Amino acid sequence: MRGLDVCLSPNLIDLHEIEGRVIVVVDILRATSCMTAGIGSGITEIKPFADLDSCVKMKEHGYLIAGERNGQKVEGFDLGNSPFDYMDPANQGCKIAVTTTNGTQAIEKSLAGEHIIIGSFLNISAVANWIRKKDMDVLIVCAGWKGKVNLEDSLFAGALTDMIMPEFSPVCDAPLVALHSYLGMKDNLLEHVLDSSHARRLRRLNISEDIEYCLRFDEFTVVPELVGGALR
Ligand code: 3SL
Repeated sequence: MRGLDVCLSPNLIDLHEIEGRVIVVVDILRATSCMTAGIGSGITEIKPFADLDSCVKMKEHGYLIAGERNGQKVEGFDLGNSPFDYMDPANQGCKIAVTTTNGTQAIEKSLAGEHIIIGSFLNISAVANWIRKKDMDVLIVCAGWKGKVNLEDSLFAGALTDMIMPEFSPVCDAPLVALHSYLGMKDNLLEHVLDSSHARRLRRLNISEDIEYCLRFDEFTVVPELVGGALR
């Protein structure tokens, strides 16, 4: 049986096997939700960068630049980190270069994976189907917040575990921690996530509709995969 693993924070990544695996990177609030919504709405490619300077340089190559630090749009950037920016009809057909506080860092730490795909509640069933078809072990990498575990990414890991568990066996207890957290909270997911540290941070910045949107299941059927440095 294939193995399923969950890395609850990028700071724990050295404890997990990456090579030869499908890596599902998740940052529910909001980086991977934006990536899903963007590719699902017609953005042609999204290039993730861990640092601001590399992202800014993509402007001269015809990319829109998107960026957030501590929840706020980076000054001078074209877009912030809202799924509604990525779904804006004015941006469809464009290429985006993006850097975020945690999500793009988690992608960078996952680069040794065989396949790196983007997971969010917005495409969770499509992700489950995608990984069912690959004969490979899976590692879900939660972006967390600055090295700490967060609730919303762990809940996604639990929800995905719930969907695929019969065909996979957990390689450590992290998938079980995530699964049972999800099962205990799934009937009131929004209420629980609103109480999380990052949702409270976003609400202080008057960003509330993004939180509700990022918790919707299966708005899209796309599964963005990182190939040659770009998500498509
Ligand atoms: O940390 C990240 O990658 C972001 O998704 C955080 S925020 O929701 O845009 O503040």
